[in-house]
Amino acid sequence: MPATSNKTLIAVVNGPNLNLLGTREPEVYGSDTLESTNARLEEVAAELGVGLTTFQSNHEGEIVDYLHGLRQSHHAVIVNPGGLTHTSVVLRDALASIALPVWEVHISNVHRREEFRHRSYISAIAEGVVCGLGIFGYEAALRAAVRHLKR
Ligand code: DHK
Repeated sequence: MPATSNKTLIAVVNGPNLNLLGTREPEVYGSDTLESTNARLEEVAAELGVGLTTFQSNHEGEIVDYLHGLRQSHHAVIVNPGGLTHTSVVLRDALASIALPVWEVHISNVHRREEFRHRSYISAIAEGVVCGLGIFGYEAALRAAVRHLKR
């Protein structure tokens, strides 16, 4: 494990527009806010005995900088890259560069939506991909990440 801390530490990273969860297209993304989603994840992390850090940005470069900073401190990344999923070689390279296991989450079932959402630049470097489970997808990814790290 690359991280220096004894406690398992997992980062949950949300990309552009996910700050608007709860009000943004609720028929697609549901009515839970990012704040309540992160609060639920904190509960699950406490139950599983791991630490959690959460981050959201609408700016690709800020996300890249944040990811670079995780290298020495964290053990895994759960990421919903929002629209960057379908466009960003930069984000894929950043995730590959930090050499931490990645779980990719999409709230909606991207495969049932527009064709441009069917391609992900991230999936090929992810340990796991969760989509279409609503915000429960983040919890599913967190549980999967912890199980993977404890193997
Ligand atoms: C979130 C977004 O912002 C979209 O750009 C993706 C993803 C889907 C989600 O389902 O969480 O296409």
